[in-house]
Formats: sequence, C-alpha cells, structure tokens
Amino acid sequence: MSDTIFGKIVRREIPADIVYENDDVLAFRDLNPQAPVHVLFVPKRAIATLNDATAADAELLGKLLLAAASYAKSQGFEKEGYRTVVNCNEQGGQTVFHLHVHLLAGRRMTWPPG
Ligand code: U5P
Repeated sequence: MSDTIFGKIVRREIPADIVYENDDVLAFRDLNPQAPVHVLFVPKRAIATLNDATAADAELLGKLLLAAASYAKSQGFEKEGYRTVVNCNEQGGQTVFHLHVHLLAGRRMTWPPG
C-alpha cells in the first residue's frame, strides 16, 4: 500500500502528540478533535482500510480495541463511557488510508452519528 501521514507518525518522521504505545499500536491526539478526548489508535503495521484486514490481522485488530479501552480506562472514562469508531472508505468518512480506531470521550455522544 502507499504510505500515509500516519505511517510517517509511526516512524517518527513527523511529530504527533503521542499518548500511548505498545509493541503493535501507537496512539496520538487527533489534530481536529471532535470531543474533549479524541485519540487515534493505529497499528504500526499499516492496513489501508477495514476491507483490507484478513483473518491474519484478527489479533492486531483486537489489540487496537484493547489499547483504546486500556487508555480510556487509564484516563478515568471506564464508568461514564466513551465511543470507538472505525471509518471505512468514502461514505464511511475515511480520509487517511491507514486503518485507525478513533477514541472519543469527555462528552455525551449522540446517535445516530452524522
Ligand atoms: N488527522 C490527524 N493528523 C493528521 C491528519 C489527520 O490527526 O495529520 C486526523 C483527522 O482530524 C481525522 C483523522 O479525524 O485523522 C482521520 O480519520 P478518518 O476520517 O480517516 O477516519
């Protein structure tokens, strides 16, 4: 796949406000936050979209969600809650083609999403 700005962040080629990291996942604050806490969890090994994930990526996908939950809990959002979102392709609202999980917290979310 072609490289993206998130690949450059993972390789520390461009700066980001990194808040969480483990062997497989990097998380940094969204530059255009949609909630008081808006963090993006990206796999260090890039997958372009959710469509491109295979059974071989199942563990990595799980690790992304677990990282988001772990960070949300560490920030005190376990009880009040939060939202995780994966956008896919144009109508899903995806703009960066390196799969990522949005973590949004700190305000009441609405449903259905826009
Ligand atoms: N974004 C950043 N930094 C960048 C480029 C994009 O934080 O350098 C954020 C956008 O604000 C957006 C997200 O929320 O990445 C991409 O999400 P999506 O629209 O692809 O789901």
